[in-house]
Amino acid sequence: MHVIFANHHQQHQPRLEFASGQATDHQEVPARLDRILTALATTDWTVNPVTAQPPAQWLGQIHEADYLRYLADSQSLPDGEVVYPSVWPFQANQLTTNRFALAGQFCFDMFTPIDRNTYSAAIDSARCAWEAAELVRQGQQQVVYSLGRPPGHHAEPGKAGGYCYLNNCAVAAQHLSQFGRVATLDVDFHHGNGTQHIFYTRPDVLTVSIHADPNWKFPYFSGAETEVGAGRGTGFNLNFCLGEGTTDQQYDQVLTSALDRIAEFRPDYLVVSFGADTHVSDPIGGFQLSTEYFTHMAHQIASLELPSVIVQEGGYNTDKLGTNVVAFLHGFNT
Ligand code: OKP
Ligand code: ZN
Repeated sequence: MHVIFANHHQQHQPRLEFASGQATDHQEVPARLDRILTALATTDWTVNPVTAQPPAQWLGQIHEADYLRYLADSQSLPDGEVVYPSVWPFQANQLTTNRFALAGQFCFDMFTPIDRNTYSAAIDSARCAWEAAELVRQGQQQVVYSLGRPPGHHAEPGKAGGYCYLNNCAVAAQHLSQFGRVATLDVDFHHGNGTQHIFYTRPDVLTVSIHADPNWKFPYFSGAETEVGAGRGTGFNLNFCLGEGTTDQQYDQVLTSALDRIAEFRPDYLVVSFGADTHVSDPIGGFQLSTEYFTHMAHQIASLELPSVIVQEGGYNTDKLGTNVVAFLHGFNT
């Protein structure tokens, strides 16, 4: 196994998230990545910090220019200032330059704060995914794990949300799509709304996501099984919704269906969004998957025998995260 990790994530330390007017400690903490690195150090895998400098347009093909400019501008926020949205757009054609308003234009929830350090961390995380994809494209590695934070699969073309700012999975998939057919498989607990929407009208990138029913859990507004793609992309998005308490056995049945569809698509490359928040112990999840099942899940995915990028998404039990990630990655090596 080959690992690329982000080493400039520490300064991205969101402190609070807000739900229903209540502040709680933010779940997406630097210790997540540190714990995974500590667990990786017990293996004999190659673990390297990100070094790649992606070409121009690597983000412009995924995200809208005004959103990217907004994120880049956030680097000049005063030290200590943290931006949360308070007002959201209520009609499509009202243009504003007011920064208080832009906070709501470019972010869809109150879980995804921005301060002067957020942008560089998000860039580093996305660079990991790009470099992992590039190594796989070059054929140097069959499987590369991209270890970055913040995660990416909720980031929309023009909006942050769900702890995500830049869509790391989409960066990897877009890069690989210039060289062949790409399938994405999202096995994070939450639906990968951003990844779905970025490729929604494209028949050359199949997007598949297995997740908590959005009528039960975040991101609520997308992820239904009726969402199948649009235009030329119709039939190239596939969602599987699962309920509270989903077991290893129940998950595995659905995974088999997802993998069947991917095999039928005959991709040249696979990008996996992996979240350990499906684990029974996760503080914000609600499935009952075991650590042993993560190995089996990865083994099933690896049976596709596709050059693959694995992108780290969620997983919020920091005590279990390292073990769970290593368990998952082991499934690719056996
Ligand atoms: C990001 B990823 C807690 C609500 C938190 C946001 C979840 C973001 C998950 N009161 N909802 O998909 O792991
Ligand atoms: Zn998640």
